Amino acid sequence: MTQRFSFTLNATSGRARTGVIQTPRGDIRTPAFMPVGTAATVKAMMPESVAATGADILLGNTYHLMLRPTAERIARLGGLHTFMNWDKPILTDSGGFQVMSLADLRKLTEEGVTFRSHIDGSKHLLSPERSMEIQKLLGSDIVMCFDECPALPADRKALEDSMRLSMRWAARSKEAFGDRPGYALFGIQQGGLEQDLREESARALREIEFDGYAVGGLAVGEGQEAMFACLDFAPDQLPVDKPRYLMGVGKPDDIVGAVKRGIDMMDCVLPSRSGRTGQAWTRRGQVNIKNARHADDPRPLDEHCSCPACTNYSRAYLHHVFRAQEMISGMLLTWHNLHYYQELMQGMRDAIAADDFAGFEARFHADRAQGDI
Ligand code: PRF
Ligand code: ZN
Repeated sequence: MTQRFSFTLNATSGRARTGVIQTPRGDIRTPAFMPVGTAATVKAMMPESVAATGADILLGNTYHLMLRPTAERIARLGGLHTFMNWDKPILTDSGGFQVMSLADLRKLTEEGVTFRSHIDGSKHLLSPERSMEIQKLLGSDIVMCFDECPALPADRKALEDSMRLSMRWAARSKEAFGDRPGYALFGIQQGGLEQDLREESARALREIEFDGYAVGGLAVGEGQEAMFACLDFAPDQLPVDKPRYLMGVGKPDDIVGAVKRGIDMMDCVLPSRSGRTGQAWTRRGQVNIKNARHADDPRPLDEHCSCPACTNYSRAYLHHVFRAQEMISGMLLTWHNLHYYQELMQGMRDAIAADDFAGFEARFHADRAQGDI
């Protein structure tokens, strides 16, 4: 019998939760951070290296893969896991959010979104039905509903109309997804920063019934304070016994604040993207390896970090290869950043299991307040 998709909550500390999502492709320990593998690769990393950082799951993108190399081609080649050599779970985003930020000549209707590819100008339609079809062709383990995410600030009427459209699309997504044991479909809550719109959205999603629930529509320009104010109520509007996923977040302090408020899963390009632009994240905050102060520094980025960049290389070397635009620069800094993010998640999981999330949070902020060495 196919193993079902399930979620077990093991402990809580305040509103923070730790547990395990069981899937046929393996367990996902929560709170979980999902590295982003947009184009069937986490840029600058071999998949086995991504696994070595402690990642249990990756995120892939419907939008990018449908355009290149196409979902049909990936399906013919055995699905996304085989294609990219990653055998653990994959969650795919549904495409609408990326269409709005990347595609040309977008046209939004009740049916879906038509747009032109940012790569070659070709014309495409994404709808709830087509997004479900693509995510099935990819072989995604966790499929996201097709939704619309308005940029903030937006006026209330626009937020309300957009949220209601997303809820109609959520019902169509569920219908098109059908019954697929071992695979999960997550709903996406919208409604901007408005508590009553978030509640209306949560109610609509709970009615349809999903395997997990995302908080969408945040980290779109509102700032951390406003995002946290929304997370003070939004996760509690979603079922307690299903995973809650905050989409596209964030910086380390955003992640700690989100977990504190009851979020179980997150994804962000930040650790991988900033690794390629010379930004490192450590327990003591952000380090810009481009800075001339590192040029003669024989010390590692973080003496307490066990990643390859910190074990085998000096700040001086990392500085040199960044300045010389050598490929190993992006490789080492991405590895370090993903390792740091996964250690952060493990630290939170351990602290929640010990019912000491408050202690963890205090140490997290105290370490950062010291600043870089
Ligand atoms: N919806 C979808 N993907 C997303 C978002 C959303 O609201 C966000 C918002 N931060 C990031 N990625 N489908
Ligand atoms: Zn390191």
